Amino acid sequence: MSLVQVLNLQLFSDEQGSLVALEENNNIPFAIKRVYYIFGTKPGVVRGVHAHRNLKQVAICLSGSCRFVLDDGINREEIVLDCPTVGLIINDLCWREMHDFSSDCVLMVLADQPYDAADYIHDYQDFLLLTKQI
Ligand code: T46
Repeated sequence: MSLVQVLNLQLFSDEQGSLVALEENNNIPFAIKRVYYIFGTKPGVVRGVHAHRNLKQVAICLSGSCRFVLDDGINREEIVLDCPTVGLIINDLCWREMHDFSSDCVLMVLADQPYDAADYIHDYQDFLLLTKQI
């Protein structure tokens, strides 16, 4: 199965403009425990560069664009997020990096767990050990 899995979110457009609705356990495939958003990212900055032991997320680029790299220890795939109706599913034990943020990028992330600094895997070799790739 492809590492890059996306949700195509229904868009409600009319003469007033556009709306997308997100519902836990409905078009978002988990109960939402946390929402955060990333914006004002400086040129050339790379964010992420880690994995999580137990965290499922959906990332939606509300404005602008950025490029995600996902890596399961065997395969590495990329996707440019540039549309507020596309949600990128990021599963646990998946290395993620975010590159090429446009100056107007607003990246919103929905998560199935509260913030836990101990859940991060920052070292790529540790990640490979955990995914049993070395
Ligand atoms: C991920 C990618 C897509 C908090 O206090 N609470 C939070 O919920 C988050 C996400 C972060 N923080 C603090 C921890 C750091 O001091 O905010 C600071 C920046 O977090 P971090 O360096 O983890 O941010 P990114 O952009 O590297 O990664 C984030 C998420 O942390 C991560 O889970 O998958 O976005």
